[in-house]
Amino acid sequence: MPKTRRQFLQLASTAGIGLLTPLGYTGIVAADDPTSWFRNPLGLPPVLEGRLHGGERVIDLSLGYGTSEFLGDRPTPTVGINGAYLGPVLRVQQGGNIRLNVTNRLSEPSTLHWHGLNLPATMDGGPHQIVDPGKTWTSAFKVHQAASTQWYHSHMYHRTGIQVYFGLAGMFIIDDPRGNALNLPSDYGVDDIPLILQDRSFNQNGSFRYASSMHDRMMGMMGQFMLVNGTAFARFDVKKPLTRLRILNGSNARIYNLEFSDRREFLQIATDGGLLEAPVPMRNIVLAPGERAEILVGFSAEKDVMLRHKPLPRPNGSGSAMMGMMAMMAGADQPFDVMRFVAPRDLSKLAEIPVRLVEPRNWSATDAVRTRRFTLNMRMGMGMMQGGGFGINGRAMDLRRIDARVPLGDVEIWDIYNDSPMAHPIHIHNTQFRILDRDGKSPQANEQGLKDTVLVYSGERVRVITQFENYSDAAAPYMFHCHILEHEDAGMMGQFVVVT
Ligand SMILES: [Cu+2]
Repeated sequence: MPKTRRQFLQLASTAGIGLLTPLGYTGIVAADDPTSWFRNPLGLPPVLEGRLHGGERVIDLSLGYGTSEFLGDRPTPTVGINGAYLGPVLRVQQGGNIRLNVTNRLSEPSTLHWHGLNLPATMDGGPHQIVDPGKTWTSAFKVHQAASTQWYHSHMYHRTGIQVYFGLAGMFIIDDPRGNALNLPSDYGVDDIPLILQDRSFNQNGSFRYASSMHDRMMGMMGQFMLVNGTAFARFDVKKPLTRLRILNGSNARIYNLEFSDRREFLQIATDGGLLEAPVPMRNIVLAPGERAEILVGFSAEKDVMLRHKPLPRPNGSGSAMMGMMAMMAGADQPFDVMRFVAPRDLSKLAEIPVRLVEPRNWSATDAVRTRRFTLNMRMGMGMMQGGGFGINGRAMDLRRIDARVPLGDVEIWDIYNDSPMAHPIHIHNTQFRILDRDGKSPQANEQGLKDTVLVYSGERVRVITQFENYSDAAAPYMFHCHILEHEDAGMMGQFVVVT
């Protein structure tokens, strides 16, 4: 059955009047003939390595307004970093010292947070490192992490959702000698491709439509068009038979379950924190907001293939009938195409793939000196209808309250229980952790690497183990929070300090 007009109308009816609906195509819903739609060359963010000055890599970033043409003749007002929408790919070396100068040319305060990085709390770019309009904030630190795909984005409390939605985000790639020696595809834009996945809704005049309804605030903002690196209906012309995709879920709220339209196998080689021990064969991958995955995909000559989303068994991880209904209204249970890959006729033979990658950092449960318990809350009933009740351990975020004091260097287990009817991706700043177990069971092979964001399903208990290293500061906190940005903005966030 064609999943086109009728289902889209159901979605549109919940999303208000004045929504842009291109005729014949149904936004995120799978098209009958995707090849006729997916024609726009995939945009590639420029790479910024900064200039060497006094032993540091200096990177200048400027937040400003722009106009983007996602849908042809209907310009969209956007914000970006050194450009109209999104920012450059920052590319740095492990062990290097970097200095990021962030100038805010917007008319409202903002921040830039370096997601996934181990750094001093005052350099983190969280809600306490506000950059006022016209001002420049400098973040300088040493890059400790191994080769990995990180990212950066606004973390302005109560405004994170809208600022990221309008474009304040970018990818942050770290290289190291170990990663370079593996002979993985690493020619940026040729066989090493960033894919920043975002879903967006548009008004008739081309402007973004951002969370205006109670529904958007509860489920998180989900859009009806897929943008990949800011390109709608993206097409990538494959250049090499083995291609590495660095996939970032940069969406506000949508959880993707990605697969190729021919169900081909691919290899996951990295998680949030970098390379896995060995490539993991996969046919689909779940990525929640904030999570990254690097995958290797083999392409053969003259084959067209779509990357698509297939609904999860529990739409958006919903644990109740009501949330399931809301997820359906948000389109979380709809399949749709994300982008298209077109392979040329003269593609050469597949390259060799390393069998072993790296030995990522690990801890065993017996190393832990304590366990901290966190319960994720959404108040049901009237409180929920009013858009309130988001919290951790029964309390909403308070910028003046420290929720946890972690001794520097201690190995800790964070035991996260989701006592709410929907799934929440939980992100911990300043560290990369390991998932110990999900409801007592070891995580899947592709989740057995370093992570900084973990999806916790409704009713699930996830234990992660980690160690906070290198920096302590009793006064300046780091954040831990749900990465559904509307939940974070509504208070599903807490603060911890690392102390000596
Ligand atoms: Cu959440």
